[in-house]
Amino acid sequence: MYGDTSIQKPMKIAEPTSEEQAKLEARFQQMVDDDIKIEPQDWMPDAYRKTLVRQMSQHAHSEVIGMQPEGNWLTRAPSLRRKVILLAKIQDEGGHGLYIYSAAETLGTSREDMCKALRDGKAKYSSIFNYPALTWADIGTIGWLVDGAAITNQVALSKGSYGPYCRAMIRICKEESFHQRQGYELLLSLSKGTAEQKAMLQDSVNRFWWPSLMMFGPNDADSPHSAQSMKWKIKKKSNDQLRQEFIDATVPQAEFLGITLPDPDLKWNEERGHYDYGEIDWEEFAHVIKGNGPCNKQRAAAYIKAHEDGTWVREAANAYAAKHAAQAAE
Ligand code: BYC
Repeated sequence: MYGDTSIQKPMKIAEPTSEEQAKLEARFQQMVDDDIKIEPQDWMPDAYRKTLVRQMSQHAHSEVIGMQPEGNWLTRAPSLRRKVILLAKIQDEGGHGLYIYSAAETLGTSREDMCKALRDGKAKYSSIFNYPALTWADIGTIGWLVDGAAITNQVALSKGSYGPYCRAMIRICKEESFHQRQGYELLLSLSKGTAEQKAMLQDSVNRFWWPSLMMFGPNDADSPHSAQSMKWKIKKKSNDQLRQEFIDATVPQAEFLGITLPDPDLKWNEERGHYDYGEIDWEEFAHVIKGNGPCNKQRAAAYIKAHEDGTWVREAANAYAAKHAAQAAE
């Protein structure tokens, strides 16, 4: 029935003995080590399934909640061209959420359960979407920095071990690349504009730079899930590796825009072949992921309201589906 997204849980079979369990685990890890993708019908450790559901559902929720800051500017886009681009981008993000929910459902969870966890405040989404889009420049900065950080992470995720997640990532990365470029192109226009437009651009980057670096998660030493997720190749690169990759790619782009990144410690380190950067404010990060960021409450309320406003659509669709099912049974 439409709207009933519950799916069959995997069939229960006899519990393996501890010897069988060890063999299954060794075989599973060998597949991972040999870069053979794990598919839904393959045996996998419960903790691997659980980790994937946690990460993939959070990822899908990020795509969906991520539509809110941008949606705030749809009615105020400065031209028809910019409005059409922004509308298409936001629709893409909703689509990304759906691909990832579908990929997560192959692990035996349901989209309805995942979305309910988000409505009940039990599931996380990326910290970045708890910051407001205050000016039109923020729309460009979100594309450039937020989508840019997301792609850096997602390219690595697309080479991971779980087939359905990786395949979803391939298409998402293609679309995110376009998002990143449209953001940069928007900022390039502002960088060539009036003094006021240049100031708006700089202010936006000042606000989004550090939260974008937080998207990669805690430092490796403080990341509880990293070691196991890297062993399982759910994560192919660590939080700090990806953060460094993003910074190295982004600094030259900032120079080309003629802006300053708000980090006095940011400088090229010849010996390391990377940019050094300052300490991230981990207290702020913890504050945001605990639900106390600038927009956490607003984001949750808008998400719940959209669900409630859609009740009549789900009821009508279910009534229509039931009518047709009854007619077919006659
Ligand atoms: N925000 O052990 P760690 C987009 C949590 S949307 C919030 O390193 P893990 C877009 C983490 O969940 C795409 N929470 O964890 C859309 C864990 O808590 P739990 C955004 C965070 O999972 C619209 C704890 O901290 N991308 O592009 O190994 C418009 C310890 O962390 C964050 C994704 O969602 C955070 N930033 O690694 C524009 C990426 N960081 O679960 C653009 C998918 C950490 O134990 N996710 N936490 O309660 C991942 O790749 C990984 O989950 C992470 C964290 C790298 C984020």
